[in-house]
Amino acid sequence: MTTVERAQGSATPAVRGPRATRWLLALAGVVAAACGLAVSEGVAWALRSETTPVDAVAASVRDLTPGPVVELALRLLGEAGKPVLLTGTVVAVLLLVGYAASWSQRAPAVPGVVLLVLAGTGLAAVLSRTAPAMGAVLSVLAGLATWAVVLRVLGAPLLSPAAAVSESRRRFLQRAALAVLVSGVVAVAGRAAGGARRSVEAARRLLRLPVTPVVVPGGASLGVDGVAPWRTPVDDFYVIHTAIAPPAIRPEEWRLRIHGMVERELTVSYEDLVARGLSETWVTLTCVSNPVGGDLVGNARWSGVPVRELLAEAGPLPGADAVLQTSADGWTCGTPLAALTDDRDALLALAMDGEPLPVEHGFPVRVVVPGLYGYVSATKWVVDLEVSRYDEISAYWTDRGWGEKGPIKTMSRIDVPRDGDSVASGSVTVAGVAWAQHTGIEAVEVQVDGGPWQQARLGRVPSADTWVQWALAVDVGPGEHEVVCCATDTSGETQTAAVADVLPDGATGWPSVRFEAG
Ligand SMILES: Nc1nc2c(c(=O)[nH]1)N[C@H]1C(S)=C(S)[C@@H](COP(=O)(O)O)O[C@H]1N2
Ligand SMILES: [Mo]
Repeated sequence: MTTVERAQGSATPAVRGPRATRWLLALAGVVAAACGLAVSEGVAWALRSETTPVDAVAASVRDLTPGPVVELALRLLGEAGKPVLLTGTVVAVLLLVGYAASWSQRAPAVPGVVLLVLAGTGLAAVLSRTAPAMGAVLSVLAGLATWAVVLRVLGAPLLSPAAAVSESRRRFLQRAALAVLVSGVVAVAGRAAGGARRSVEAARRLLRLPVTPVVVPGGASLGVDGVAPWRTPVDDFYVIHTAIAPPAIRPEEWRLRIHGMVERELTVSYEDLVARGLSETWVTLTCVSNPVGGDLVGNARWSGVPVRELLAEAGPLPGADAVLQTSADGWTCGTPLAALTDDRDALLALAMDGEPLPVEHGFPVRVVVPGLYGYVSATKWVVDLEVSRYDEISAYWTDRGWGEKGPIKTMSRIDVPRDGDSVASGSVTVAGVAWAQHTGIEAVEVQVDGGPWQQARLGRVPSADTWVQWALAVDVGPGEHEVVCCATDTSGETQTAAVADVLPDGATGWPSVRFEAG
């Protein structure tokens, strides 16, 4: 088309028939549906969801189809059955959204309702096939958002009465091409990321590390029902990170560089670490975002190489007081140099509870520092340690208003009874956990209905670096009761009653629970 023609086109807009607009709107719906499906599949792959929305819906269709029909289909289609089912699912979605979009002008609510119903179907399908997993839910939401945005962006020029036909069509095509391109890239990138993760998982499974079997120290567990187990099962261990999908790093590719204010720069490989021999120690990790009574805390046995040994070889220069840690995904944190060089077991950990670190927990190597909240110390997928000075570094969370030093605050938690429980009156066991990593818990006291403070029994722990279980049987009559608890650490410091929010450097206050005795 020449410039003259285009100028004429916009000067005297041709009137587009409602039928033509309807077809174009339907096409917009088909394109939006394709983009949404591509994005949701890409997100599901990247986040390694056990299933993708399309797979899950296809599988649900198969399961809901009467047996004889499935058998007949299998006989007729054989090996082609699965691709036919998947293609059928995709085509059905494209047609449905296309048809719904064709109503955009006359009944604008129709496309929205259809998108929500389809997304709801996808969500129900993925949730019925996987344990509720973030990846599955996010993939459906990403698909829904893509549908809505693409449909809107493509539909707008068609629905705008002012635009000339040729102009609006050109814009429609440009936008459609862009949407398809972007969604295609998301799908391909997601697939690639998921593939890398799968191969790293395979490498992880084949690894054999020189670690001893995990044995929970005798006396650590008080055996009270409902109290968090002293050793947190790996699958229940809290996971916190900023990475959308965890980095996929093969052990043989991993390197750690130690540099900055040091006499000698050092680079170590995974093999180097294994060859040094692994120390093993129980450490309870805690997140600064854990509210009073919260469960962003977990205890595991870590195997690794003490950071102080590597730092001693590098030789920190006088004046250095901090180490800037960086992960493979670019997350950073600043850690007091002293906490990494003193005699505590700050580790470059390779194993958690006797197995190579799970990818979510930092495979192949992470840092674990007893006594410091995770955000200033526990770098997962760590690749770089720069010895430096606090006045010269800045790090991810401290840039966002969180405290520079993050020592863990002495804390206790009541696990039983739970808030709102009803129990039989008489003797009631109140129990929970308490922690003051690297200082150690000296005592936990319990107060019932504002009465006298009573000493709880404590579990026996191997070091000051883990949490402690506590329990106490109290006598209560029928009615409403409130219990409060409070820990004292071995430095003589008693957990403060002052209520503070998690920001900037960790919550404080006494936990309390109300329950009913009958
Ligand atoms: N690379 C990286 N490491 C990280 C984080 C992160 O966002 N990225 N979060 C930190 C925070 S805030 C905490 S509390 C711990 C949590 O460790 P976990 O997920 O193994 O429990 O990891 C720390 N290490
Ligand atoms: Mo954290």
